[in-house]
Amino acid sequence: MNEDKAALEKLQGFIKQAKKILLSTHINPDGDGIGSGLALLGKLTKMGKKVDFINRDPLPMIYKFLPNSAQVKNTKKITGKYDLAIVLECPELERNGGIIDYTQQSKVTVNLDHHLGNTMYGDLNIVDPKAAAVGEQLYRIMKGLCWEIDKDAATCIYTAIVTDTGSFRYSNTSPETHIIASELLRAGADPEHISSQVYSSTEQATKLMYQMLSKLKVEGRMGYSYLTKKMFSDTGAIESETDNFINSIRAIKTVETAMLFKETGPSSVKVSFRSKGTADVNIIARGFKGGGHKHAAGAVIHLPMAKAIKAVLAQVRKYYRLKRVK
Ligand SMILES: [Mn+2]
Repeated sequence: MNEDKAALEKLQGFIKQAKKILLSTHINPDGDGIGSGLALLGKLTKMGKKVDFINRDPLPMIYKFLPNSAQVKNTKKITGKYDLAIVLECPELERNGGIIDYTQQSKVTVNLDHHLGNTMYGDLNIVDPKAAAVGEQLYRIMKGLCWEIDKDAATCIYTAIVTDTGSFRYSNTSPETHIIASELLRAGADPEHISSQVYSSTEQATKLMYQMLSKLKVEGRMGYSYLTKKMFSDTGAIESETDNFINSIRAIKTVETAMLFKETGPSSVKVSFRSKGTADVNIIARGFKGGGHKHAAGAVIHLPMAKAIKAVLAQVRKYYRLKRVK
């Protein structure tokens, strides 16, 4: 269901009934999940609701400038009960990291997402794969419900949209994305301040980026590199600082499919895919039980690094062979 009248009325009813509300986004939260969650937190708190915004993983440092960010908590297990839970940016509940049993601990669950292949696990599913970001959906929802978009909400939603569109550079950027962004600027979002925070780096992260680039390989239209646990400990960088790293591989003119492999355990590697043009990395990621969008996807491979890279490259080569036949 999209943000149509029936969905908005249902959502409004759920919010009206609820005293205690949980907001939560996916593991390794990004700007869209955090920005959208904080925009909601601000508005719902002003309505007199008791709101918790809890994720499995900590808030990345670059989002600490956002209003109310100090209220974002992280835990492996939530013990409380809620009248309403709003799950942001999770195409399936597993992406939420298993921090809560929604069937037992929440009376009603709303699934607010823009990923393809969403499993529609909510009591209300507001899913729009055409939206550039959940932030874009949330903007329309707030407008539809006649909620005032104040400076704080505008800052949070603008951050959600800027990060999910790569500063309006990715193919998900639509004319409507720009119209919404313009409304958010009118409402007080400061683009210069937001970009300088979101795209800020640390010395540790820059050193890790150097290590990653030193391992870069380009083969045909594929470009890839990797990050090991040792590279993290040698530089002192942390995982959440590496969210934009893959974009420097994707930026190479001849690269259509960029991959970044991150070692998460002795036999566990997280691979991120970014593509441009006609390359559909969602298809490739699905082959490894992952997923995402056409131009941004990911998967977890239960193999040591060298084997994981080999397995994924074989699939991407196969994808290109099949594509050529078509
Ligand atoms: Mn998103």
